[in-house]
Amino acid sequence: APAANAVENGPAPTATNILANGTYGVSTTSVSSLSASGFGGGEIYYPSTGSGYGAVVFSPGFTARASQYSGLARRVASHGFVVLVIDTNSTLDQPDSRGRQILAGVDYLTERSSVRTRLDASRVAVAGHSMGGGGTLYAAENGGSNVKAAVALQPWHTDKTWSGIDIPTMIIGAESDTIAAVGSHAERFYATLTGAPERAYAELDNESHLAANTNPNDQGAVMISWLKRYLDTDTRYSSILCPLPSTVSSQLSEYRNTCPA
Ligand code: 9J3
Ligand code: ZN
Repeated sequence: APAANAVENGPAPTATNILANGTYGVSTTSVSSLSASGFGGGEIYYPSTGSGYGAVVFSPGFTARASQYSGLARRVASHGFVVLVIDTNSTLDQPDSRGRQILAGVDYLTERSSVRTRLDASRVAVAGHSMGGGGTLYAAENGGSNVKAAVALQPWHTDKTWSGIDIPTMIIGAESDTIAAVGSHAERFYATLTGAPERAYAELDNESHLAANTNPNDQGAVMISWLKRYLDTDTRYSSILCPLPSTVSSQLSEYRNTCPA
């Protein structure tokens, strides 16, 4: 039975459908830099119909723009989430600044955006890539009760200690990443998440630093399952995260977590 307040959007997960885009049609709306406050604008991806969706605010990596994450954002939205991919004030902003901009994006998305009535402001997650993944850790540690879950993709940060994070947090590393090498970034961050009620580390077999941009299916499967389980409290996804089906685990070089989910 679902947990209290659980939301079940879309069909039950299977070993194959979690690797694909979901069932919701996706609409988009742009956020101009003039209407944004505390971040640089961006793009919102959301299910074309319905309301009560969980929300995700995502930061790009160093030098990257929101448009470079369209595949991943559409994938997440198609499973029943409202996704704001921000542009940062400067593409050269450092991780903590990206984290503050993610939190400004949370305020904008939930309070001012044109889709605010389609989402549940009590179910907001933070996410991002590379320096935006480092910013995700900052936002998870500093976002207070507004932030319920986090997913950091190929994260990069000079701060290696994240024991202050107290929300469910997933780290996704890429095995062949030479920019944010997992041994000095993703794996080290995961090891310090001792305050998180649940945590997971997934390492994408053979993938590079640009996995968040190329949007491989295994990355989508674990990220979406994490958001479903810990943002929507959709316990149908417990069986996907713990243990992973072989369709997903066969595409990972490592998977560690705090099962049972
Ligand atoms: O956001 C990123 O891709 C961070 C990796 C990087 O270029 O760090 C070197 C300063
Ligand atoms: Zn490893």
